[in-house]
Amino acid sequence: MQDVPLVLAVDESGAEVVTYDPAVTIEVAEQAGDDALFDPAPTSADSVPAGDETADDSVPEGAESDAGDEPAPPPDAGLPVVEPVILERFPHDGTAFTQGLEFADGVLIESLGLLGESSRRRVVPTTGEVTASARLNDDLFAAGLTVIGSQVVQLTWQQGVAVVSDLTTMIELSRFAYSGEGWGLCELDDGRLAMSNGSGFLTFRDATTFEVVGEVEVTIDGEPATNLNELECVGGSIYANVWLENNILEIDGATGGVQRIIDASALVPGDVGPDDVLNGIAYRAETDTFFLTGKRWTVMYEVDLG
Ligand SMILES: [Ca+2]
Repeated sequence: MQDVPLVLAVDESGAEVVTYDPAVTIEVAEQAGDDALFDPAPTSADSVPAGDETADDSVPEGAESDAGDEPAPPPDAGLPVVEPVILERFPHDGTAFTQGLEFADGVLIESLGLLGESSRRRVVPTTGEVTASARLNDDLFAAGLTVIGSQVVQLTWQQGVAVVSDLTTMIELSRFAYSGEGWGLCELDDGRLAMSNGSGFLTFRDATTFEVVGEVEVTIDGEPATNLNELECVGGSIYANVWLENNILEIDGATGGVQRIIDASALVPGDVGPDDVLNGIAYRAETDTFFLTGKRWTVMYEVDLG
């Protein structure tokens, strides 16, 4: 195993910082807005200690070099393994470092990461047109997001801040603080939020206060899962893509047990870098379909997962 500092250095976003190209800019309006007023210094209670728990299991040995072209095969489990049926292909911004995706108001709400480039945006699903956006200030690295009523809650990777914004304007309204890392977020049908942090555990939070109200360990045929990343809640089920793999796990939100494995290998474009992994899952209730994309992918798929 790699030692902890190295693991941290190649964590999801760390690797991407190394490959960050300052020439790549996001075409969003200059709407730093209230984000610029935020004091980025975390409170002591929210600081993430070195050797955070998510580091120990975040990078399987050799996983990084396999990303992109040689995805790890699904675990040898007696679970159903299905492939998405592609219904449509739509354009996706090839500079968008997708960190989270969700449907609301008939449009896609997308979170974009990287320090100095993080933002959130409303996107017309069939054209990729951005109709509203707002940037985060430069020291925030955006992660997953979810929509709660008329508001968007957007996580940051290691800053312990969740930015709450208006769903229509994307303008910031308030913030929550939390401990540990933030990766994916979605709202269950019982009103609780499910949140991932790169480990095999999902944390449940109160949607109003953001306080932790429980957790569940995700298991695949009894074995612990890990690297849970972008999330999508559909009823009581939670879909989670596995960082550096092309699999999406369909998880029973009550037990943590994986019910199906969705092998999305066929969706990965051939021209993306090793860090440009599947990282956007949005369920569209009107058609009972999913929209899937990845970091810097130029395509957004609409798929049927059966
Ligand atoms: Ca999602």
